[in-house]
Amino acid sequence: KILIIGACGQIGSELTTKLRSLHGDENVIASDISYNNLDIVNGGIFEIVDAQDYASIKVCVEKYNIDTVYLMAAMLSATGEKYPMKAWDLNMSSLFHVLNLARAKFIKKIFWPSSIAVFGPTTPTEFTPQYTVMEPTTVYGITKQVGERWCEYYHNKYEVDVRSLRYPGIISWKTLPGGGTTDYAVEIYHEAIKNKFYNCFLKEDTELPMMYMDDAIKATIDIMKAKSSDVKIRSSYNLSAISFTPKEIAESIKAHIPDFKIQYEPDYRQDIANSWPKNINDSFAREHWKWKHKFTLDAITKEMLMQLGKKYVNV
Ligand code: VAH
Repeated sequence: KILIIGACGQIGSELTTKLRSLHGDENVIASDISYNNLDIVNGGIFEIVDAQDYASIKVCVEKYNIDTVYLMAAMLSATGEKYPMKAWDLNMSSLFHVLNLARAKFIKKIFWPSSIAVFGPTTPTEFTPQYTVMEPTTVYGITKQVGERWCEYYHNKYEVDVRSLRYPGIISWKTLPGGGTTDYAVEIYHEAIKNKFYNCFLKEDTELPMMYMDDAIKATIDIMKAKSSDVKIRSSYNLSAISFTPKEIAESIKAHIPDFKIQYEPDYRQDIANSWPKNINDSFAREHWKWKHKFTLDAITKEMLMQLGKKYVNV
C-alpha cells in the first residue's frame, strides 16, 4: 500500500491521482495536514497526517500496512525565506521520520523530492552537471542539499531504498501556485486567461529549468518502478526537460492570445532565481533508468490555456 504525505500540494495532488489510477483507490492513502484539496480528500482514502510528527505518520503506516511512502510535504523557496526556521523544521523533521520508519523496517521504499534549488550562485549555470559545487543560498535549497546527504547516508548505512529527483520548476493547472519562485510560470497562464495581462516578479531574461507536471509525474513513477540496482545515484538525480525565460513564455502565450501584455517588476524572488542554474545536464537519469521528457514550451502553453480556459469559463 502507498502513502502520499503532502497529497494536497501541487505535485502531491497529481501524484495521488496518478497512483490511484495505477494501483486502485484502495491501495493509495492520501494524507496532508488539512483538508485543503477537496478533489483529493473526496477522491479516495484520505487521512490527516502531520509530517512533523513521527507518531502521526507511524499510526497511518500501521493502520493501512503501508510499504511505500511519497514524501511530498515541504515549504518551498519563496515562503521559506519568510519563515526560515519553519522551513528547516518542516523539511528536515519530515524526512528524518520517513527515513527512520524505513530504517526500522516499517516501510520498504521512499520517494523524496529534491530540487534545482540545491545549486547556488557558484554552481556552473549552463548544463549544470550531476556532481558540482553546491552552495545554495535559500533555506529551502539548504534543506534539499542536506536532505540529499541524509538519503544517501541512510541508503549506504541502513540499506534504505530511498529514491530522489532534483525537480526543476513544475508547471501545472490543477492547483494554484504555492510559494515557489518558479510559480510565475504558472501564474502567468491564469492571468493571461483572466486579464490578458501579467505583472511578472522576475526579469524578462531570467532563464530557469522547467517541466510540465505530466513529465514530472512520469519521471517519479519511472524512478520508483526502476530496479533498485539501476538507481545508482542515491542522493538525488538531476532531472531536466526545457528551460525558458519570462519573455519566451510570454511570446508563446501571445501566439494564442495576441493582445496579451506583460510587464516586469522584479521582487525578492529575483535574487532566488539568480542563484539557480539556467539549464541542467540530466544524462545520468537518461542513462540509468531511461528518462526522457515529452512536453515542449508550445505544448505546455497549448495545454495550460486550454485547461484554464475551460476552468475559468465555468466560473
Ligand atoms: C520553488 N517550485 O520555486 C519550487 C522549486 C525549482 C523550484 O523548487 O521553490
